[in-house]
Amino acid sequence: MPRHIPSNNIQEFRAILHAAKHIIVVAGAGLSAASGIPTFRGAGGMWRSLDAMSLATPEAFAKDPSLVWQFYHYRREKALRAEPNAAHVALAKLSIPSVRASIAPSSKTFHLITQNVDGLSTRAARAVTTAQETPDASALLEMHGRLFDVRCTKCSHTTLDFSSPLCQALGDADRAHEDEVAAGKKETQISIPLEDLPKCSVCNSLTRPGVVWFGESIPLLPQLDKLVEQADLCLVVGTSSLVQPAASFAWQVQENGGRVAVFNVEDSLGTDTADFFFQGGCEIELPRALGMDDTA
Ligand code: BJW
Ligand code: ZN
Repeated sequence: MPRHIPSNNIQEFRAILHAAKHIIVVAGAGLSAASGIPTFRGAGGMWRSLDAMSLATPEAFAKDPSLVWQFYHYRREKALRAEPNAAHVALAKLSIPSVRASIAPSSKTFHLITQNVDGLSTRAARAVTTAQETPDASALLEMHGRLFDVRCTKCSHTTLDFSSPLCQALGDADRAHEDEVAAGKKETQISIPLEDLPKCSVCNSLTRPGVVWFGESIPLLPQLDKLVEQADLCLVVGTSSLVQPAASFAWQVQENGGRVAVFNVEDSLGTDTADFFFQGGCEIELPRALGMDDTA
């Protein structure tokens, strides 16, 4: 049997987009790469010389909350200083009903399911909001939580906190590490005492980042399952598709007779069976495929 080769034909893709009724986007770290946010599995790693995957677990936090909080402090600070890129903006525009009506006129629903916790899709939605055009707020689903949610480990009280730094000890540890690096010293781990880590304003217990770690359940999953079930077009943007359940969404859409378009700089899991593969930075390829750039 001849090998299936995904199409990169923009006109064919636009015909599918034109006819799609229920569109989902499954996004990953590559969506924010052009904003300067390191990916999880990219070259050079995400943070210092440590394996980000082994830090994103409840076990790692139980063993060393200081280390895990320093990892998330770094990522909070990075996200606070980053700006949404053209791919975030294109997707935010697609969640404006009047904009979508011209690009995907048959569409009844559109949802952006992001695995990213950096808040850049929310900021892009704010950036494209005008008096006449407002993105549909329910279109964005942050399935792995949010970097800026801070949740109590005891009473679950959660606050959305953009403080920089979140607490003094995290800021001090970061500066001490930077000084070490600047002095060319060997990297050491600074251990912050438990009492100096971020605390709950209600019960004073230790807090944790409001994200979904490996082995934890995804609170939005029942809602996501319904969206995946009804979708007839799935855009897979900047994800390695190695982490479940997000990795299965595109495959499920195809199983139900829907189409899949992958936007990635390189082959990722599932690219070979996709209907479309637009290879390159999604900050270029996504606006181009959607006809939102100058080449439209
Ligand atoms: C570009 C680009 C550019 C670069 N343009 N592209 C079924 C089978 C086996 C295991 C499981 C299973 N179901 C569940 C599990 C266990 C586990 C799992 O998936 N394990 C796998 C390793 C197999 N899943 C879970 O535990 C999930 N929970 C769950 O399912 O609950 C029920 C359950 C539990 C246990 C057992 C069974 C059921 C929870 C998963 C939570 C993942 N959490 C993290 C951390 C979140 C917080 C944080 O950010 O710190 O989520 S891990 C990390 O991976 C993070 C990411 O969101 C996620 C995905 O990574 P992503 O986004 O794909 O990033 P990269 O770096 O891998 O890829 C970037 C891509 O971009 C690359 O392809 C580049 O090429 C590309 N790129 N620049 C376009 N400019
Ligand atoms: Zn509490």
